Amino acid sequence: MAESPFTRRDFLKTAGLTAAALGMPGLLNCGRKKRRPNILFIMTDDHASHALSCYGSQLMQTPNLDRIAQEGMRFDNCFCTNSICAPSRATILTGKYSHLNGVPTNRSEFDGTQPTFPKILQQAGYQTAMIGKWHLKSDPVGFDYWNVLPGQGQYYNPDFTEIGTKKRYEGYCTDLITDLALDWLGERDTEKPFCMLYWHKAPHRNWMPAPRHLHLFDDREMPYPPTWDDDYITRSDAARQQEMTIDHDLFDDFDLKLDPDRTASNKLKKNWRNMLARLNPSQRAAWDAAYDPKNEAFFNANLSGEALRRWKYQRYIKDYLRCIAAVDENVGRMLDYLDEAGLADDTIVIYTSDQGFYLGDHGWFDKRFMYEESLRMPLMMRYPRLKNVGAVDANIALNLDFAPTLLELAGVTPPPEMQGRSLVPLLRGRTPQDWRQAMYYHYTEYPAWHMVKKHYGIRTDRYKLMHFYDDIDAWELYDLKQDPGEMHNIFGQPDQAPLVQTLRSQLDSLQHNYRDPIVVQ
Ligand code: SGN
Ligand code: CA
Repeated sequence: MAESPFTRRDFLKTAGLTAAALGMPGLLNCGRKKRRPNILFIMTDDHASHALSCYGSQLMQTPNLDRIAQEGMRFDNCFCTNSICAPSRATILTGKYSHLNGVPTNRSEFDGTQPTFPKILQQAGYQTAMIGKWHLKSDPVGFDYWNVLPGQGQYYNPDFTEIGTKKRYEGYCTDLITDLALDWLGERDTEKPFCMLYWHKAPHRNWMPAPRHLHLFDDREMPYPPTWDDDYITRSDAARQQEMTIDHDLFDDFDLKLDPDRTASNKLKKNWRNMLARLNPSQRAAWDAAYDPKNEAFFNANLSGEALRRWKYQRYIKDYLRCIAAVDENVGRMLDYLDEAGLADDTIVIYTSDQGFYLGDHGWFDKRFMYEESLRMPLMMRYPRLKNVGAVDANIALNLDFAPTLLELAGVTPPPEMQGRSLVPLLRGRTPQDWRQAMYYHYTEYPAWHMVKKHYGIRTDRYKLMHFYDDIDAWELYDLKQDPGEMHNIFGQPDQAPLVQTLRSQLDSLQHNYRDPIVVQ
């Protein structure tokens, strides 16, 4: 990364101000007459909204991410249609459900010939770039520049594939993705608007923090979520038979960073040794100082039962949050750059995550289920020209909507095959009378990691009805007003029969309207 950011920023700032003073479009990028906004699309991997202080998290402060909400709009009910990485990304790019975009699971390969919002923007004269975690198997299409992590990517000294050429970079993933993004912004053609996807790997499993954050939160005991002791008693077997508990499913070495020589064999032990082998001597020294390579204290303590479960949670959640600390700092660098380059007013900044995540909620980590913590996505959008500073919207928004929204803001008509709906009226503070009152969800990656059974469902502002199918046939119903933690499945209670009937008929229409071919009763 050739150039010092300070030189580049200073230059852009001065040049931008000069151009503005002379009334020229120049480095301010689009002419006064036909101003098309730039798009900076920031996404993280597995960042639950309850780990963002602008959503009220008690776990940590995220001041830079919060800025996007404070200076724009926060969506409080944004949901994903299939809570897993590659499917959510494919939906975001295409504006279509998994059953139509060809990526129902992480195993599917994205067909890059279909229309996506970056491709359409590129055709409309935008300069486009994709930097960071892509995770769709096929090479990115529709980008003038791309530089992506292969597969899930590595936290330390990762490889990147830059337009087909693989190269290893020294440093920490979240910092490197930002360096690459800033480099591209500094070198882009300033005559055209840009659309950059700046997509982080963090805070995905196995939650390896940057060296500078290894001791963050050392002096705190993180609070336990209200549903920590969920016993799944009223639920279907799907909730009981998953493999994502803090208690049993975190690996001692790979996830909890205990000495691999002293932990039981597991399918990721080799990966973990390889990850450790990637660290350079100074990274290794920082790492060893933080985790005590032999973990004598841990092994001598002989923890068991609830004490052990709590120890695991603390270890997990602190590393997860430390990874977010690096995201927050780096998003701060990006926002500063937009300010200094005079781009902030003309740039839509969108922040989201491919899905939510369990932060010990229900005793779990990971996602996949249609329960709130993994269904919900953080979504904040800042575009000063919309004049919605500090606004909050509570309508149901979906990852399906991002593509049509960004196209509309760029002045391009979304193709009819896109199933989402533009959020632009909501961003302008106006709720269309016919805005959706319910959302449709469908998850199918089973059997697979974490063994969450196939299910689909409907969520309205108050109720959620889910059907688990395949090797099970079980329904769950929650009243989110009475039971926001979804601890009491009320399906099957006689007085709920009329409600179930109504929700089922709404669900049938959604499946029909979205053309989901599933016929499971
Ligand atoms: C990896 C993780 C899983 C995770 C999937 C999907 N295992 O397989 O815990 O559910 O990714 O995550 S890991 O031990 O290899 O990290 S996703 O965000 O890509 O969908
Ligand atoms: Ca993810």
